Amino acid sequence: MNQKGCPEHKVMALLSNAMRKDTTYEKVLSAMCTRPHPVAVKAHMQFIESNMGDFGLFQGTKELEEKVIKMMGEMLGDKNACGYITTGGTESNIQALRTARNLCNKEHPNVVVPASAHFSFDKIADLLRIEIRKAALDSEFKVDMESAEALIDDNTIALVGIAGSTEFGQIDPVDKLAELALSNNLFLHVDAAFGGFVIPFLGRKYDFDFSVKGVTSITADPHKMGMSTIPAGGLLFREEACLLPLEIDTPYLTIRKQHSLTGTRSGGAVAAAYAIMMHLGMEGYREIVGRCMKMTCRLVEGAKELGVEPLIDPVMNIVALDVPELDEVRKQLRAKGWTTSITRSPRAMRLIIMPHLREDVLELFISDLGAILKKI
Ligand code: 0PR
Repeated sequence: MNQKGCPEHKVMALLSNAMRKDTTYEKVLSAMCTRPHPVAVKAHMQFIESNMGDFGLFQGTKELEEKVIKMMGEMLGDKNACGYITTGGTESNIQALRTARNLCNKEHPNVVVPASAHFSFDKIADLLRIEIRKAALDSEFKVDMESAEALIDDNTIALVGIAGSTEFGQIDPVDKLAELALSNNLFLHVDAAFGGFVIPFLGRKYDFDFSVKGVTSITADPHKMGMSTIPAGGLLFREEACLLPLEIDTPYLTIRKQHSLTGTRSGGAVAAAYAIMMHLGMEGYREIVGRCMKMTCRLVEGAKELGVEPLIDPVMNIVALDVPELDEVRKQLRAKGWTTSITRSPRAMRLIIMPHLREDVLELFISDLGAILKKI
């Protein structure tokens, strides 16, 4: 740090220089985050001073958080669900499995997750000293139930299902996982970090949330398809008792106990999630998801016209395309400003159709992809 401070306009110029190196979302097809809605940004700014780590000081923000959790509970099949706004899917997944671990008293606990699980579960293995067992996927990239069942033993404490897998946007058979969980007396966590704000707004009904008996906890993130600001994840439990194993005494705060993983926690993100859910309502989200799905269908149609097939018919706004010469095509797309991603197994081009994508920009992508494939 310099001894002498720098005038504001110079600091702002430094920031602008840094920002120029950041990618704007326009041609980003690899992100699960998007430009937050202006209403969420406004709310975040208004509550910028609020710290949910000591919510006794910020009772108003705390009330907003309770309202967000209630709205999310209603959206996810249980209006009485409890929980809190986390920093994102990673914290929600960690905390859900920390609860599961603390509720069981096993020396060598293990958790069965689908092979499609997000890498946050590998962090969990390391942090919580839980063995993460990966069940095989079926031909549609859903968890294979026989494989999941075969991995359960006396030390299994939980099963995990994914509703909106990171790479394929696929939904595991949560109803079947719930049967398995109930018959083995296991905790069932559903990672709907992405799908939580998508599936309720698709035209078709999927069994993935608290409406399925046996689902214990759900991750669903306002900062992904919820259009809220970062950092806003959601962790919901069906039973209040599930929060107890997370509680820590906080004797010198205005509150007695804390159950979040982080101490200091953004009240701005809580206000933003509240504001955007109130502003959009179910109808607003339905419209946003509907538009993303329409563009997703158009992308698949455009790809097929180029002779490129999707690995599965997209369930939500995530597409995996079986593109030939994948690395070279992605490199050439990158040179034209496009950011794409990959799936691991099989390797394919992974594209996420977020609300920041415009219809005309999508057409440009399809035509750029076509031109590159023609030359290859
Ligand atoms: N669970 C699932 C199913 C996810 O897809 C993700 C993140 C998480 C948990 C973890 O969530 P947090 O990142 O909020 O902790 N999926 C994306 C990924 O890691 C997140 C992402 C977001 C990636 C923005 C890129 C990006 O630009 O691939």
